[in-house]
Amino acid sequence: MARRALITGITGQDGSYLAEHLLNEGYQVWGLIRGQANPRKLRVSRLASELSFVDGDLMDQSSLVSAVETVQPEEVYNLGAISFVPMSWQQPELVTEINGMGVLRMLEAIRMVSGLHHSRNGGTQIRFYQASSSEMFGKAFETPQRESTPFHPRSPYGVAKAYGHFITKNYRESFGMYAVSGMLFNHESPRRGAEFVTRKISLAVARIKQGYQDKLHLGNLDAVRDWGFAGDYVRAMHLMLQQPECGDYVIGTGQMHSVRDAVRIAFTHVGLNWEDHVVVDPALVRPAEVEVLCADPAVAKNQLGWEPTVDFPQLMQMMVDCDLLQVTREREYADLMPASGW
Ligand code: NAP
Ligand code: F7E
Repeated sequence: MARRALITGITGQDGSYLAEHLLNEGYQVWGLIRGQANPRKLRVSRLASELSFVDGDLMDQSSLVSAVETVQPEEVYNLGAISFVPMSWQQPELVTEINGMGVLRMLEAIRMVSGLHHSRNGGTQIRFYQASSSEMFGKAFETPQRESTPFHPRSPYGVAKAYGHFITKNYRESFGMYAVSGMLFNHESPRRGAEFVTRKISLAVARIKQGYQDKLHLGNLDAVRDWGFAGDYVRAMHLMLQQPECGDYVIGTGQMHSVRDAVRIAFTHVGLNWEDHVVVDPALVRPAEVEVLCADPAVAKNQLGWEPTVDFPQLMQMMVDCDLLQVTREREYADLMPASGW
C-alpha cells in the first residue's frame, strides 16, 4: 500500500514542490487547506486529481487532530507558516501563534492520534518534519552556520521559528517521537511569492525589459544570503524522514551572494544595466536586519547524501526567464479583456 504523507502549507512554494516530489516517490499525498474557498488551492490544481485535501488550520488544535485522524499519515511535513519576515513586525502575535504555537499544536495532534494507534494496533510511528529556518541564526555567532551554531534571531519570525525548532526537539526527547527540524537557508523558484527579494527582482526585470515598468525599489542591497533552488530543498526534507535515527540538519549551498549580486545577474541576463533602474528606498530597510547568512551543509551531504543541483546564477536566470513568459502571457490576456466599463 502507498505510504501516506500529510503536508501543511501545500499551497505555498515548498508545499507544491514537495507534493510533486512525494507523488513521484509513490506516496498518497494529502494537503491541509485552511479557510473557506482558499484561492491558493488553485496553485496545486494541476495535481488536484492526484492529491487529496483535508481542512484544517495551525491556529485550531481540534482541526489538526481531526486531519491526522482522517489521513492516518506515516509522514507529516509541517510547512505551514507566515513566511514573510517583515510581516512579523506588523503582526507579531499572529506570526508567533502560527509559526510557533502551530508547531506545538501539530506535535500534540500527532501525539494524541499516535496514542490511539498504540492501543489499537501496536504503534505506527508518525514521522514529523518541521520547516525551521536559517533566520534562527540571525545575527550569527559564526560563518558558515552549522547544526551546532547558537541562535540569535532578529525578528519575531525568527524567534517563533526558534520555538518551533526547540519544541520539535523536545517532543523527540520527551516522547521518543521521530521529529526532525530542517534548518533551511533561503530557497527560491519561479513559484516564490512576489514579496521576496529574488522574485521581486525577477518580475521587475521582466516588466522593465518589456517596457511595463522603469524603476525597481529595494532596501538593503548589501544583505548577503545563501540562496538555493526550492526543488532541491524538498528532496532534503524527504531524505530527513528516511533516516534510521532522527536529527536536525542545516540545508544550504554554502555559497554567499548579496542582493546587489542578484540584481546584477538578473539585469545582465536581459542585457540591461541595473544601475539605470534600481532605487534604494530606506523605507524597505528592516528594523533589525540579518546581514549575512551562509550554510555549512556538510552533515546533510555526508549523512543524507544531499547536494544542490542549481547554482545561484542559474537560479536567477531561470526565474527571469519564467517571468518574461509570465509577463507576456498576462499582457496578452489583458489585451483580450474588454475595456473597463464593459
Ligand atoms: P509560503 O510560500 O509562504 O507558504 C506558506 C504556506 O503556509 C501556505 O501554503 C499557507 O497557506 C500556509 N499557512 C499560512 N498560515 C497557515 C495556517 N494558519 N494554517 C495552515 N497553513 C497556513 O512559504 P514557503 O516558502 O513554501 O516555505 C515553507 C515553510 O518553510 C514555511 O514554514 C517557511 O517559514 C519555511 N522556510 C522557508 C524558507 C524559504 O526560503 N522558502 C526557508 C526556511 C524556512 P494559505 O494558502 O492558506 O495562505
Ligand atoms: O529578503 C533584503 C532583505 O524577504 C532577503 C523567507 O523565506 O528566507 C526568507 O527570508 C534579503 C533581506 O527573504 C528588499 O532585507 C533588500 O536581507 O527575500 P527576503 P528573508 O527575509 O531572508 C528565510 C530563510 C525564511 O525562513 C523566510 O521564511 O533581501 N532586501 N531589499 C529585500 N527583501 C525584500 N523582501 N524586499 C526588498 O525590497
